[in-house]
Parts: sequence; C-alpha cells; structure tokens
Amino acid sequence: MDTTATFWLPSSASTIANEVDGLFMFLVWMSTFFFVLIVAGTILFITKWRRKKGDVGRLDTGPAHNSWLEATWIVVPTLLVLVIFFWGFRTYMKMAVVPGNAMEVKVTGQKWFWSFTYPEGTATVNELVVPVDTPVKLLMSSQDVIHSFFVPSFRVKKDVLPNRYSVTWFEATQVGEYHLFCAEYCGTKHSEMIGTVRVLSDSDYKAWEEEAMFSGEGMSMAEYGERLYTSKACVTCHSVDGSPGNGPTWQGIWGHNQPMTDGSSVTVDENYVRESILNPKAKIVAGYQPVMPTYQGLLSDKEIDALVAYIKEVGGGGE
Ligand code: HEC
Ligand SMILES: [Cu+2]
Repeated sequence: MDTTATFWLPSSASTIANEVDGLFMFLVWMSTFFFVLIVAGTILFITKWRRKKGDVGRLDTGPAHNSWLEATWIVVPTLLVLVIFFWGFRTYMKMAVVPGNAMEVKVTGQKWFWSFTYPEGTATVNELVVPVDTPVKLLMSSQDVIHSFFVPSFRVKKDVLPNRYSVTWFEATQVGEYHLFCAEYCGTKHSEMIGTVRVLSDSDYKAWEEEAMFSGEGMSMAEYGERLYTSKACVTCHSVDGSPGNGPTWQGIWGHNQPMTDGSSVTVDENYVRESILNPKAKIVAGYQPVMPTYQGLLSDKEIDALVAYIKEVGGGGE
C-alpha cells in the first residue's frame, strides 16, 4: 500500500489520479514560476529605480507606453488561462461521467459512520470493498447532515447530502487498502468518521462476495454473531473483554441491570439487545453518549438473532 506516495501527495491508485496530479502540478509550478519572477522583479525595480540623493528628474523621463509589452501581458495570461480551462474541463468531465458498465454501490453517510450496500444486497460498515480495474459508481445520500466522501489516494471527493442523491465514481488501479475520510465537518465525532476502501483482485473479490453473502450455514448462531461483530463494525465501539470503548463492553452484561441516563434501569435480555441495535437512542446507558448508529436496514433478522446469541454468550448468559 501507498507505494507511490510522495512527500507531497498520497499514493495515486485510481485511473483519474495521475491526470488530477498533472494539472495540480502544472498549476503549482506555474504559480511558483510567476511568483519568483514577480518578487524578483519587484526587488530589482525597487533597488534600481528608487530615488537616490540628489537624483532629481531622472524618474520622470521613462517611456509612457509600450505596445509590445502590453500585448505580451494580455496574450500570455490568456493562453495560460485557456490551457488551464480546457485541461481542467476535460478532467472534470472524466470524473463526472460515470462509465456505463460501472458496478453500483449505495453509500450512506450518517453521524458518524459510513455504510455500503452492494449489488447482491450485502452491506458493510466503514469498509468499502471493491474489485481492482473495475469502474465503481457510488450512489450516495445522508441520513442526517452533510458529509463528504473523500478517498485521497483516488483523488475522489464528493459531498453526501440529506434528501438527495449525489453520484461519483472511480476505478481503482492497485490492490490495497486506502483511507476514507469524511471531509465535511459534521459534529463532535466528525474526526472519527473514517473508514477504509479495500481493493481486491478479481478472484479475491469473488471470494469476499461469497463470504459476505454467507449467512452462517454450518455455524452456531453465536459463532456467526462473532463474525458479524467484526464485519459489521460493532468491534469499533464494544469490547467483549471488559476494556473500555465508545460503547459499553459486552462482558458480563447479560441479565445485568444496566443503569440508564434517565435514572431507570433495564435488564439486558433479547428484546433489549434487539432494540439497542435497531433503535439505539430509545434507551441510553448511563455514562455514554448516544452515538451508536441505528442498524435498521443494515442487518437482516437472522443477523440480529446471531448478534443476540453472541452477546448472550460473551455477556455471561450462555452456557
Ligand atoms: C459508533 C460506536 C458504536 C457502534 C459501531 C456500535 N455501538 Fe452499540 N452502543 C454504542 C454506545 C455509545 C452505546 C451506549 C449508549 C446507548 O445505549 O445508546 C451502545 C449500546 C449498545 C447496546 C446496549 C448495551 C448495554 O450495555 O446496555 C447493545 C446491545 C449494542 N450497543 C449493540 C451493538 C451492536 C450489535 C453493534 C454492531 C452491529 C453495535 N452496538 C455497534 C456505540 C456503538
Ligand atoms: Cu461526516
């Protein structure tokens, strides 16, 4: 990963990245060139032409007009601006027009995580998995405020809005893992709204797809739940060994009287866990912020059952 990263820029791992960088570098070096030229000229002129002692009259005798000079400072910037315009427009069109054969992934942004739904109906949280050398169209929307989908290595950034779809696309050129950020300030945990884009070879992607479609045949419910615990990102907030996190640990919670912020308490059982997954804001555990996202629509009934079984097992309600 990040093999092509430089001091200035992250790795370039999409079909559009080199073109964007080319234009960017052109702008940087052109600006640098004119900056140096102008600053050097300014210093030269204020040294050479400043009024010296006893030096009356010398400064009033210069030329008043120079047609060649004027033509040059009109023609050269005009040409440069035209080059930048056509170059930028061509690249912009490539980024804006989604290839017809693109695979479509639905992206949902919400405070403060990303979820992805794939053509075959599977879903992942905070991890977008795609095949290499395949155009991927992202159909994006937000459940709450404005977020922004940003993958620096792909040079892709697009706002994700509530009540409206936005669309972007990319084609990854290198197998690897790349950072995904939210690039629009969206509240207290904005800085934690981070994920990964995992680019797989075609055969690895097929294998991943099969595995993701896998609904736990041949496994006990708790074993299947343990897999979902990682693949659905519960692990980012809940530990199972008592260590602290953004959310309560699951160790020993089964049957426990959990105190709530409103002073009441709730016995942890199947229905409470199910409600916590689908409607986390209904009851907030004392000492925690209501930051758990709802998994409504992201988990099937069977997956919820499996998670309940797993929480029961690690929570001390199992055997
Ligand atoms: C972004 C962090 C986050 C993620 C991801 C998350 N949770 Fe939570 N969860 C919390 C927080 C914070 C609480 C406590 C506040 C509350 O009750 O909403 C909580 C509470 C719970 C509770 C109630 C626990 C108790 O001790 O009373 C359960 C059950 C639960 N989460 C299950 C899950 C499952 C299952 C997943 C994955 C599918 C998950 N959570 C993913 C943050 C998270
Ligand atoms: Cu955000």
